Amino acid sequence: MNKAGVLFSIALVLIASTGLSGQKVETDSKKMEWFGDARLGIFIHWGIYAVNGIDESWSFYNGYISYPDYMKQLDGFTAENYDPGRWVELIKNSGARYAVLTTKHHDGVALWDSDYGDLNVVDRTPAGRDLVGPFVKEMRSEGLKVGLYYSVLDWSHPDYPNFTKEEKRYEDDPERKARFRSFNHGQIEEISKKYNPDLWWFDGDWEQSAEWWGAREIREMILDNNADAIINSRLQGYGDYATPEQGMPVKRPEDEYWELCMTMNDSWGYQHNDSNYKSPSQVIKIFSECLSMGGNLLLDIGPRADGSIPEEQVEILEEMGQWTSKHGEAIYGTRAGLPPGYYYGPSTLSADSTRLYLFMHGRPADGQLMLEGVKNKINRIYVVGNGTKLEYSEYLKPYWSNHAGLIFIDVPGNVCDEYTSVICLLLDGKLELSE
Ligand code: H79
Repeated sequence: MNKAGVLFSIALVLIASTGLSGQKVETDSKKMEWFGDARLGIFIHWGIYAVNGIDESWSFYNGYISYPDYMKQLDGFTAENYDPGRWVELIKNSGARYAVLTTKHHDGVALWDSDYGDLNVVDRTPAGRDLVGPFVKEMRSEGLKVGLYYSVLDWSHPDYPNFTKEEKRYEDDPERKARFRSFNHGQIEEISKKYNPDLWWFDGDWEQSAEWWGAREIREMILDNNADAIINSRLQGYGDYATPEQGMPVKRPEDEYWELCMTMNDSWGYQHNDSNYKSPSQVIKIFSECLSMGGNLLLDIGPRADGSIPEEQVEILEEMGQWTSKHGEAIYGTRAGLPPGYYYGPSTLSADSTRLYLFMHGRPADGQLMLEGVKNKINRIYVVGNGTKLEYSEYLKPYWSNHAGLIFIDVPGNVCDEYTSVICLLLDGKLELSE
């Protein structure tokens, strides 16, 4: 190979190894299928922070409460009304196809009976039992995919370098670092062997490098045990999909697989003082945006310390359930919809590209929707979950032009959903667009 060829190859290897989104590994697209089709997941932040109702881990890290006072919450974590069957029923009825439970947040308190250290709910709280296993079992028996959240950073561990924003344990100490790594890898292996999650939701990777965490080794260990396990992006480049947090992408992300994680109010865990809940209508609008841009929504709930789920959160899950069950064909297994400019609202496309779903928030003031640039002959237009056939007219389509016409769809108010309505266009073939 000549010099230019060698340089070109090096450049290719560099691009392939880092990837535009910082991904350092190849993702097997076959294993991602269920995730791409699932569209809605429920995030569950459950930990001792629900006792006082304060920020998970960050409250002591940022100095809003002392570490000893934060840890006093261990004594109030009872889980006495924990009913994983009820949790899973709510999750399933919401239309979610997977859920992600926090097994350990940055505070280091494990929700299972870990053999590594004693900072876990079995040894240190009145709950006194493994809380992860029963949830995993119920999820599997309902045919839902199991995701487990694990914070790689652990601000409680005596051998982890960072403690709070102000206080570090050490800068550089290979021996302590090695001890932490064997603890950390040990816990991950434990979760993998005990619960074999379908999806790993790591968090906290930003504090150290891939090399420091042993991220490659973690990925290998997980995939050795389950080649189909999916890993989120928070493993310093060793994950499979992107995880924007509390930030709605405006443009369609470049990553093929992504998931927006979002709180219902402004808190991940239970906070009795936070009543700033999004309405079901707002959540459905946000969910529609995710669908339209080819992403999933991971919608968070925060159970109380006793394991009960607050009424406001139950209501949002139930309203989501009504809407998702009515509009399932426009949600599950669909792909990102039209590029910007064709229709002023979210849209999705069936996997075979022959059905176009237009989402409509509210009712059009003049009773009509406008759609541009769709070249296909339209076989039928109907209201999803209602079935009413809709009339439409086409303009700007002279006989000599190959350019798509402009379509106006008549949408009578009485076919509209209480939240977002969906209109399906049954196309005569795969979607074809004009520029
Ligand atoms: O578990 C929930 C949160 O507790 C946790 N992830 C969700 C799912 C989380 N909160 N914040 N973050 C993750 C990211 C935090 C980033 C920041 Fe920073 C830490 C902003 C400021 C300090 C990263 C590190 C950016 C600057 C330094």
